Amino acid sequence: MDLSEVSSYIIEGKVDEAESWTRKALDEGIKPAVIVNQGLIPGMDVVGEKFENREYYMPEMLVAAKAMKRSMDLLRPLLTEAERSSEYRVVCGTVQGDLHDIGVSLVAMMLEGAGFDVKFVGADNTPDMLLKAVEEHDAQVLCMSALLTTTIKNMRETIDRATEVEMRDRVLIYVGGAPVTQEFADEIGADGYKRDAGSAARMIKEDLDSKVKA
Ligand code: B1M
Repeated sequence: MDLSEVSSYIIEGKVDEAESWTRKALDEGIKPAVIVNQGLIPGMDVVGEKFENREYYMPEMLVAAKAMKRSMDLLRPLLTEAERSSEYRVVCGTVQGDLHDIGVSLVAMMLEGAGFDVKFVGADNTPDMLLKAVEEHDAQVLCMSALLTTTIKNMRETIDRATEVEMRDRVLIYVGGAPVTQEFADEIGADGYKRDAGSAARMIKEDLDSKVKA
C-alpha cells in the first residue's frame, strides 16, 4: 500500500478514509510504526506548514487532527513500548485559573504529529501540577497556554516555581495563547513563544533537534 495515500487523507482531513486505510494497512501486515512515521507524521508536517502559511485555518487543522487521532487510536495499542516512547517528551496544558484548552490541545496534536510523546493535562493547572506532570512524564519540554489577561501571570509563577524547585535547567518552557507576546515571554524567562500551534511545534522540534546534535 502507498503510504503517501494516508498522508493525503490527513492533509485533506478525510477522517473515515484515514481510519479505513489504517485498518486495511494493518490487515496487510504493515507495521504500526511505519504507518505513523512514513504516513501520518509527514501528513501532519504538511498541515503545520499550510497553517503557518495561512493556506489552512482552524477548521482544516481541526479536521486533520481528527483524522490523525482516529488513525492513531487504532495504532497506539499496537505500538510496542519502544516504538511508543519517543525520544522527545512534552507536557502541554493551560495555567491555573484558565479553562481555555482548545488552543493548547492543538499544540499537543501538532507535537504528537511531529512524533513527540505528549502528555496533555488540559486546563486549570497550578504550577505544581504542571511541574509534577513534567516530573512524572520525564519530559524535556513544558508548553503552557493562557487565554486570559488575568491568568498569564501564572506562567511567570510556574517558571519561578520551576527555578525554586531546581527544575528550570532540566526543562525547556514554551508559552503561547492570544494575550501572550514575545516581549512577555522574554520578560518571564520562557525559552520560546509562537503565536500559532504549527509554528510552535516546529520551533520546539528544531530546538530539541539542535540540542541533541550539539
Ligand atoms: Co473564553 N474568553 N472566557 N471561553 N473564550 C476568550 C478568550 C475572550 C477573548 C472572549 C472575548 O471576550 N472576546 C475573553 C478573554 C478576554 C481577556 O482576558 N482578554 C474570554 C473570557 C472573558 C472568558 C470568561 C471570563 C467569560 C465569563 O465567564 N465571563 C470565561 C473564563 C473562564 C476561565 O478560563 N476561568 C471564559 C470561558 C470560556 C469557555 C469555557 C466557555 C470556552 C473555553 C472552552 C475550552 O477551551 N475548553 C471559551 C471560549 C471558547 C472562548 C473563545 C470564544 C475561543 C477560544 C478558543 O478556543 N480559540 C475566546 C474568544 C476568541 O478567541 N475568539 C474566548 C481557538 C483556539 C485554537 O485559539 O486558544 O488562541 P487559541 O490558540 C491558538 C494560539 O493562541 C496558539 O495556538 C493556537 C492555534 O494556533 N496557542 C499556543 C495557544 N496556546 C498555545 C501554547 C503554546 C503555543 C501556542 O505553547 C508553546
